[in-house]
Amino acid sequence: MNDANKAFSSRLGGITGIFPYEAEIKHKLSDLSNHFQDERLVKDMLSRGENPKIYDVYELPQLATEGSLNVGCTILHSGKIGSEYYFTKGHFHQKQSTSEVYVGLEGEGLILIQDRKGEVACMEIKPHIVVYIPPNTAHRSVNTGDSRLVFLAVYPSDSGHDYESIKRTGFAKIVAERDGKPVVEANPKYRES
Ligand code: M6P
Ligand code: ZN
Repeated sequence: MNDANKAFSSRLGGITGIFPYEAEIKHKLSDLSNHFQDERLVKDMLSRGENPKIYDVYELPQLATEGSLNVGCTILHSGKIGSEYYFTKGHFHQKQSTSEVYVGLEGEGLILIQDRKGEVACMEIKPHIVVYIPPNTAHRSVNTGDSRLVFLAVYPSDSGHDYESIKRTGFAKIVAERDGKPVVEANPKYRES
């Protein structure tokens, strides 16, 4: 495999969105069980043995040292839990000064970017769109289309993922299908910090 101390390139496209890659991280519904609105439905699905794949992340080799960059390709499958579209868990960075860039490759979706006060910016993520995620914001991607959403993420290797802070409050917005269309709504379960 490639060595992050040396130059290398990978090809975009194909089943894994990027190839070759170093690591594959898979997320099923059971990994996101307390994140969707309809917790009862999730419980019922899991107890019936229904545990759909929600998203996979393919990472290029990384050094985890200050000054280097991580590159990952996320494949967020199409689907809903009740009326809520599939999404990524979402996280702040442990190192709060670090930002991130997403580049849309396939499909269509939205990204929710929430600051520490709970203010949410929501923008499209799809091919030909680059999204800048500023420091100290939590970010979650949502697949609002009927095919997979694929995007590339580039962020400092020493950013770290802080999942706990956003899990405590939840995102202030949710994205649900209403009359066949995606609608961004206030999250009734949002807990202000
Ligand atoms: C992008 C990047 C990764 C992140 C992934 C999935 O590829 O932001 O750092 O891990 O999306 O998002 P999450 O970790 O919130 O589940
Ligand atoms: Zn991030």
